[in-house]
Order: sequence, then structure tokens, then C-alpha cells
Amino acid sequence: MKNFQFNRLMAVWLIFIIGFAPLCAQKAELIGEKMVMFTPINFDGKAHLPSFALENEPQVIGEKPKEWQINVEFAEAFDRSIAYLPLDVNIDLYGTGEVTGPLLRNGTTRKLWNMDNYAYERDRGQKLYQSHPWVLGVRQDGTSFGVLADNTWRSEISLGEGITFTSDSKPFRVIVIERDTPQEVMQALAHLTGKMPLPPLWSLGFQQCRWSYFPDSRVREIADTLRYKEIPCDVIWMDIHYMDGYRVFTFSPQDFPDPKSTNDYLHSKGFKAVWMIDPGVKNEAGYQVFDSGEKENVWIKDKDGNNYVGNVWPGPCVFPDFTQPKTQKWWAGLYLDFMKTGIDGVWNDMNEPAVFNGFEMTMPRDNVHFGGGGLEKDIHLRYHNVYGMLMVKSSREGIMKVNPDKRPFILSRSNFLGGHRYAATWTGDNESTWEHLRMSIPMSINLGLSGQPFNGPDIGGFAENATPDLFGHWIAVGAFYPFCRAHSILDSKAHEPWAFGEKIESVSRIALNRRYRLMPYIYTKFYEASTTGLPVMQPLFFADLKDYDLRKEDQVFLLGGDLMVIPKWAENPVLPKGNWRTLSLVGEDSEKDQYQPDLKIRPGAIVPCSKVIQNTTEYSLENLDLYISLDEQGKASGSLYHDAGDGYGYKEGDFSLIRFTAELTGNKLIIRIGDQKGGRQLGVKKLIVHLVNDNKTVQRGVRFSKTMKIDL
Ligand code: NBV
Repeated sequence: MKNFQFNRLMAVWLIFIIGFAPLCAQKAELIGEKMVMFTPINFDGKAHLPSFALENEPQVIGEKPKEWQINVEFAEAFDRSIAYLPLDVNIDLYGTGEVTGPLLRNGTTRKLWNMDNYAYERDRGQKLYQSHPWVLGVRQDGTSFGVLADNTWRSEISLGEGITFTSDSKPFRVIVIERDTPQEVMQALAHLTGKMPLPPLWSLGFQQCRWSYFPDSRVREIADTLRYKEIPCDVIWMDIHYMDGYRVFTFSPQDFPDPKSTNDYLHSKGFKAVWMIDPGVKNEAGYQVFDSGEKENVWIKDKDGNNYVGNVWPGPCVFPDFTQPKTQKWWAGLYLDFMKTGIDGVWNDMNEPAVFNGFEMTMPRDNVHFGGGGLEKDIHLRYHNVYGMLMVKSSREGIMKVNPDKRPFILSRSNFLGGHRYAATWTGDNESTWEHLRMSIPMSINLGLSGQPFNGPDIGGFAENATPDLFGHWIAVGAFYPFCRAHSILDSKAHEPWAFGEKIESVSRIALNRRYRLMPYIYTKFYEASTTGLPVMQPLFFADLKDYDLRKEDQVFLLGGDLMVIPKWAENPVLPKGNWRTLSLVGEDSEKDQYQPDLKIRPGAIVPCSKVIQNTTEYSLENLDLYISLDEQGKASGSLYHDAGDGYGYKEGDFSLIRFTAELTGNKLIIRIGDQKGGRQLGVKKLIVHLVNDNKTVQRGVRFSKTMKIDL
């Protein structure tokens, strides 16, 4: 009923607009295989170019093919531009970026105006921290298309009886991609927007955070406790209390007098350290960051040409204008001394930008950005949605300059379509409630379906206090999020895995042991995401595009294409057909376990695992396990990517990528290793093959070689 009303309203609005506003003429040009760019005839490149979403300006290679299905109608009304794409009925729509609500986006409206939205309370959660003007459409037969509005201005996506982008801008371009499957659409999107750079291996481990661990002795205590309790973990996070009065790029003389020794300590225990940097710079003469920025004249101005000042944590702040090349350079340079303290990764928060005393928690729309280097001078309305993206781009450049031999890791709260080129993300300030735990799955999936593979929510929930039961369920599922970090708000009760009693501590250990055991598989899936654009966390319907019943399932998800994660709390989940078999990785019996999701392996898949480790500095393939689940033909296949885990040696051939196949002939299982790509040794000393059967898994130790025969 709600949808019906919504669709009628939309239709009335469109008839009104299209009836009264002249439909704009357009060009429709082929810019790649089955990719058409629709450009309104009065398109003004000065208002939109260069594109932020696209990695390169598209090259026209021909005309729109004759039998093209998805077309665009452009219109203008009341200073707004509209692009409307009529659709056939029965098309399932996904994507639209970071959104609350169900996986299936039909019948929803998403406002694209990045917003600090604590507990997703404001505007019924319709505006969050990131904007992705992108929709994925999947037809009943599985053939799919993607629609990208190449526009950063404040806008809206409405999915009613068609797709409507409405924007506070001059007319904008729309790109439509046609493919046979949604997976192919995602790869084509990555072709346009670029691929996620391969992250360092450590960033795929478990990460422990809270607002904030301070003083530095508390950081050490947390690190020691994780090791003492044998809860695997790779990263400890430093939130804003490490700073001196919340001034960015400073350290509190009382609480963190010697950040290098804190980092050294963490490193000595096998941890990495990620520290927060916000964009707001305290408006205070004498503070070096302010003074140097003032000298370079890097701040965003108000409409009268004065430095715009808004309140954030340190009190009144000025904000770097990242559209200017000189600001980018200055900002990147600030990371030099900062990173030299041994910091491994950076957390860019509050970069919508959040302003406490601003309308909608941000700065005025008529503030001025000066641009340069190809970007036009323009108002905040145009650059707001890419403020976070520009910030992380510049942070990344600074970090890479200091550590040219390491892969940078940046986590950003705000971002834009294409921003996966610079940073991973988390879904901001969620809440310790069942509703938010459930919602985290479609949120992460839709972010992945919007081109951001490296994402996840705060495990345990950020705002409020998790109950032991909720935390147990959250970490059990959270072990399978692409980005796996527990975090909690200031003044919440302790939220560490051991804070909820022995039972939940053990639940957490088992959950994280499962993740670390799967590290070869997870790393391989990240490698694939970085080379193809496929999401790491995938919707269940990817398992069978012909099974229409799977299209709405958003409790159960796929990790890569080969593992299915069924949370314990999933109510009447719809599961794919075929014999997906339960996998036990660390002795757990997930079918009976109260917390651990049932983990199932796809028939026909081979999943590589290694032994449980406490952090990825211990990672190796010396002990390799292959979990094999044969399909109906008695066959299976899988792959394994391996490299140094950090640095760029892999770009020079210091990696290996191998493909396994397995086949049952008689009572012999034959496993073959296909041609190895890359020159790095895997270093396997002990291989255990686990043939996952319906009732019992058969385990055999074998010598690792090109062809391995196992008598069953
Ligand atoms: O820096 C403090 C928090 C941080 O812990 C959280 O993860 C961010 O989303 N930050 C927001 C600012 C305060 C939020 C109320």
C-alpha cells in the first residue's frame, strides 16, 4: 500500500514536471561495450567536469545501439534537473549506496547529501554519510543493468515506476550499462570508476576500537588483554582523545606524550595502529596547523569571502578546501611527522563535513570552494558530497609519500561513488540494537553493490550499550564482514569481547578464529575484488540468478561466491537450491551452536584456509587446508592468491595465484594445481584436504604437488 501511494505520487510529480518543463534534447553515445552515455544537449561541462565518480573521462566509440532497452528522459524545472529512466515492471533494484532499510531498493527514495547522522535518527535515515548516485537493476531472467548519474550536486534517487534522479544542479550526464548478469555489471562499474587498490593483509584482520582508549597505558592494556586471552586481533584504534585538545595532528602531552613508543609497543605485540584525523582545524593563531594553513590560504570561505568558521570537537574550526591543489599538497604534507611516529593507518572521521552548529549538521550551501587544477570554483552545494572523497584522496597521497613501500590504509566515514579508490569505509554511528544488527547486512551488501567492497558496520553497535547476547550474535556474524572492527561510543559500558562474561568471550574467540582460519580465502576474495570490482560480501541471489525467491533475502549473505553465512537469528531465510554443505573450521558445530552462523560451502567450491593465528604477522601458508565440496558431477574448483601481504612487490611478480581443481574418479579424489601465475613460493609444508560430505568430512594429509591423488 505504501509503495502504491509512493508510486502514484511519483508518477503525478513526473507528469507535472515533464508536462510543464520542456524535455531536453540529448546525445546518446556508446562509450564501451554495451555502455551508453546520455548527455543532455544543454550539458555544461563547467558545472560537472571533471567527473569524480569516473576514473577517466569516457571516450565515445560509436552511437547508441538500435535495440537499446534503458533510455533516459531529461527535464528541468524550478532550478532542478531531472533524469528519468522508465522501466518495465518486475525489475529488482539495488545499490543506491549507503542506505538503511531492506536490500531491495524498489519503492524507496534516497537523498544524496552526505550527513552526520547519529544512530541514523535524522530524516528517517534517508541521508547518511556517503553518496552513490548508482542503481543496479536485475531483471527476472537475471540480465542486468546499471545506471550511474555523473553528478556530485545535492540530489535524490527515487525508485518508483522507473528511476528518477532529481538534482539541484544544471543538467547532468547519465551512463547506462547493460550486461548478462549483475556480476558483470559490477565489473563494468569498476571499469568506469576504478578498482579498489589491494589493501594490506593486516587490514583484513579483526580490529579493536572504542571512543577512546586513553591514556596510552590503557591502549597497552587492551593490547595485552587480547593477546593474553588469545582473541586474534590485528589493529588497535586511537580515537580523538589522543589529541591535544582535539587539535588534529597533535598528541596530548598528558595522555600520549610519546606516540612512537605506543606504536612501537603495539608493533612488538603484532598489532598495527590506526589513528584518527578529522578535517576541522581549530581556529587558533599559534597552533601550527592553523598557522600554516592560514599562510597558504587553504580554508573554505563563506559567501562574503571570510574564512568559514564552524564548531566541531576543538570548538570553532576552519575547514581545508580540498578542491584546491595547494590545499591537497599542504594537507598531504601534514602526514609526514604524524606517520613517522610509526602510525600504520589513518581514520578520517567527520568529513561530511560535520559541523555542530550548522544546518543539517554541515556548512552553508553557499560557502565557496576555490578549485584549481581543472576544478571550477563553485559553491558547497556542488562539492559537499565529495568533500570526504577529496579529503581521503589527499590523505592517501600524504601517507604514501611518507611510506612509499607500504600499502596505505585509510578508513573514511564520508565518501562518494568511486571513493573506494582511496579509502575503506564503515557505516558510521549505528546503534547497539537488534534492528541495527539486522540492518547491517543489507547496508553492507548495498555498499558492495555500489562499488565499495571494503566496508562493514561497528560490531556490537556504536551508540548505547550492547547486551551480552546482542554482542555475541554481532561478533559471530561480524567475523564475516569485509571490514571487521568492534567499536563503541564514549561512556558506553565496556564493549571488548571479554567484557560480557566468559561465554561471550568464548563466542568471540571462536568467531574470530573462524575468520583468521579463512584468511587465505578472504585475502583471495579481496584480491579478486581489487582486480575485477566484484564485491566481497555478496547478496544471496548471486548464487542463483534464476531463483527469483532469493532476490529479497537479506539476512543470509555470501562471503565471496563460495561461502554462505546464515546468521542464527535469520527468520525463515530463503536458501539457494543445491547441496550447500556445512563447514566446520575450528571444531564448531554451527548447526547446533547458539551464536555462530551456519557457514556453508557451495557445491563445486574449494576454499583454502590456514591455521588459526593471533594476527597476520604470523600468517603463512605452511599449513594449508583445502575444503572441497564436490558438485553433482563430482567436481570442484577454487583459487588462492598469495603475496607478501604488504608493499608493492606483487606488482613486479612477487605473488602467486593458483587455481585448484578436484575430481572424484571411482574412490579416488584427484586434485590438480593449474598453472601458477607469479613467481612467489607458496611455502606449503603440510597440506590437509577436507572433503566435505553431507554427514562427515573426510580429512587426509597429502604431499603438496601438481597432482595429488587421495584414496577415499
Ligand atoms: O571521534 C568520535 C566519534 C567516533 O568514535 C565515531 O566512530 C564517529 O562516527 N565520532 C563519530 C564523533 C562523535 C560522534 C557522536
